[in-house]
Amino acid sequence: MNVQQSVVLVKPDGIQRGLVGEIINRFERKGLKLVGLKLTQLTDEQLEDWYVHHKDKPFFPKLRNYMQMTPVVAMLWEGVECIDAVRKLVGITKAREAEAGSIRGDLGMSQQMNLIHASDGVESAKKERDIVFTKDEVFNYQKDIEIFVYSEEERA
Ligand code: FUP
Repeated sequence: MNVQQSVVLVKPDGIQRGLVGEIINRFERKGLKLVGLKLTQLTDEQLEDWYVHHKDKPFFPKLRNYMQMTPVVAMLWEGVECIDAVRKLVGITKAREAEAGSIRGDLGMSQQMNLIHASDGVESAKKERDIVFTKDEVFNYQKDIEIFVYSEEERA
């Protein structure tokens, strides 16, 4: 099946508010597999590359400062067609309008301080993975519970 990886960041507001465990828990409960996890301080270069589509927007300098207020927790989650599934768990960008039940919808109010980042497509997920993780920080292992997370056909 179509196994994908999605990069998730818990942003500085999530770190300050003590929401790292809560956020990890939501992805774990969903049935996703954690294949990368680290605390990292994002550099100017990494952020300009990460947000290349926003680099020339007026809000970019403030976005960069916010993203550098503390280290972020970077995670790589794996699962069948997980990129869209993760985006649904995260909710839309403006947290106060995000659907109740989503991470932003339940835990946030701001458009900028929206707690979390998640990859929006296969290409951006690969790009973001390579920005924050080295090859030896990404793990490949068997998660035995997956026989109860996916059907046999879905795992094939
Ligand atoms: P998302 O994919 O939901 O994280 O949202 P975007 O890629 O559109 O935006 C990336 C980040 O830029 C957001 F998380 C917050 C910030 N942003 C602003 O601060 N102001 C804006 O008007 C739009 C985005």
